[in-house]
Parts: sequence; structure tokens; C-alpha cells
Amino acid sequence: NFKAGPDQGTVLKKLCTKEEKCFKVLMKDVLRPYVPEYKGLVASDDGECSYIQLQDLLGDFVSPCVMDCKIGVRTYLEEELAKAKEKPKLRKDMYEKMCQIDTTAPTEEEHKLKGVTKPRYMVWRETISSTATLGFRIEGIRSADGTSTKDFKTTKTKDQVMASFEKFTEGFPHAVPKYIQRLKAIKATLESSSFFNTHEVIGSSLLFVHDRYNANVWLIDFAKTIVLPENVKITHNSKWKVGNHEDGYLIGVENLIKIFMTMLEQ
Ligand code: 4IP
Ligand code: ADP
Ligand code: MN
Repeated sequence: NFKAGPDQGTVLKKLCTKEEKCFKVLMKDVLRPYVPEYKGLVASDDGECSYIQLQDLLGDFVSPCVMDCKIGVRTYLEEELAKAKEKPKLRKDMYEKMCQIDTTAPTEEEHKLKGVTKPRYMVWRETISSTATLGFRIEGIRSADGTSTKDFKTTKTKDQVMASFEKFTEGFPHAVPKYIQRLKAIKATLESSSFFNTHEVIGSSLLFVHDRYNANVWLIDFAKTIVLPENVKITHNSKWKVGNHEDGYLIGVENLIKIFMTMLEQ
């Protein structure tokens, strides 16, 4: 999905029109210092598809350690829920991903059909991980040696999450206070951002990057971030109910700050 960009220090991501719109707005928002710089569209060699060119967030690091945390209490769009209600499409791949983790998770009916709907799978993923309770989940971690793991699907409790953060920052004690400082700045900036106040931020991540010298956090992945309807305001801080558009983004940021701060105390 990603490749090196034509310019030094950039990466290319497959174009998603919604995401490109977000980056354009973000370049003029107070959040600009907290997202990768957007450098415009690039066509592929065969002209078949386009990419967005973004600042490579790993560019200034030496053997970086990287962690992707997906933020929010909900990971699918309300329109995906509506679609599934109207025309339930069974996903065999999602049924199989579900069975791989827990063969008892699908209902008798779902076992018979060998399929589940997308929201059913997404909600299940939210509840077996920390998404539903803490408003974020670890998606993946890459260590300094370049090895990476996505084995966090059932990392759910505060203690389990903290143990993963401890392992991630082991040998890099300077990273923890830097992460806390940056997360606090992100939280304060989100609260004053007109982008954040007018968007529902779904499936977006915070990318944590550190090496021997430095540590930083950025907001990434706006493929499922959409403008709120004209007359709808959300708090980003309350529970989601069908139709209220809440994403729980700030619940996640606050819990991340709390967990990293608890690590400092210990
Ligand atoms: C994936 O589930 C992720 O939630 C993807 O989100 C999502 O893509 C996939 O939906 C879903 O199958 P697992 O992580 O459990 O494999 P992301 O792209 O943020 O990783 P969307 O398009 O919803 O973001 P499908 O419909 O693309 O399979
Ligand atoms: P997708 O929509 O395919 O999930 P993301 O935007 O979430 O794509 O990016 C996937 C991964 O690529 C992230 O977890 C991160 O490791 C890496 N990545 C994303 N954006 C950048 C960037 N600007 N610079 C460096 N790495 C990035
Ligand atoms: Mn993503």
C-alpha cells in the first residue's frame, strides 16, 4: 500500500479521495504540525492510479521503533452499518479471521452460513481488543531490528496494553516523557482545531516513533474521516449510539496519556 516517494524523505500512499480532502484541509489547520506534510498528488507510471505524496515520518530517525495505535471507540462508518442493514452481505474472509482467533465467537447461524457482516466483525474486533473500553487499540509494532508484529488482536486490558508499551519502549527511557508531552499537545490542539470540530474521525491512527535520540507522535490515516453533517456537533468524548456520530477519539487520547503516565510512576 505504501512505497518510497519520488522526492527524498517522502512516501506514496494509494489515493483515496476522502483522505486527500482531509490532508488539504489539515495543511491549513492548527493540527498541521501533528500530521505528515501533504505534498500533493502523484500519478503511477502506467497512469492507471494516483498516489498522495506524504512526508516520511521515519525520515529523521535511525533504526526507528514504530507503533500504530488505532484511535476511537468505533472503527466502521455509520454508512457501513446502514448498508449492512439494508443488504446484509456476508463476508467469508471476516468469518474466517474470526474463527482463527476464537472458533466459538460466531453464532450457530454464522457457522452455518460461514459468513458474518462487516459491522458484526468490526464490533467483535472492538470488544476483544481495548477499542471498546479504552478508545484505542494497538495495531502493530515494529522494533529497532526491523521485525514487526500485529499480534495484538486480544490485547484488551490496561495492564496488557501497558505491558506492550513497556516492551515497545524498553531500552529507550527518554521516549516515555516525550510521548506524554506530545500527546498532551495533541489533545490541546485537537480541542481548538476546526478540522477536528467538524469531522468524525474513524479508523485513524496515532503513529509513535522513537529511536536512541528522539521520540514523536503523529496523526495518520484519514481514509475514513468524514465531514459531520451541517447541524451535528460531537464531543469526541462520549459513547457512540447509532446516529450520534460520536467517535470517542478523545477517550483514546486521554487513556493513552494516563497509561504512559502510569508507566513513569512505576
Ligand atoms: C480490517 O480488519 C481492518 O479493520 C481494516 O481497517 C478494514 O478496512 C478492513 O475492512 C478489515 O477487514 P483486521 O484488522 O481485523 O484485518 P484498516 O484499513 O484501518 O486496517 P477499512 O476499509 O474498513 O479501513 P475491509 O472491508 O477492507 O476488509
Ligand atoms: P492504511 O489506510 O492502509 O491502513 P495507513 O495510513 O494507516 O494506511 O498507514 C499504514 C502504515 O504505514 C502505518 O501503520 C505506518 O507504519 C506507515 N505510515 C503511514 N503513513 C506514514 C508516513 N507518512 N511516513 C511513514 N510511515 C507511514
Ligand atoms: Mn489504517
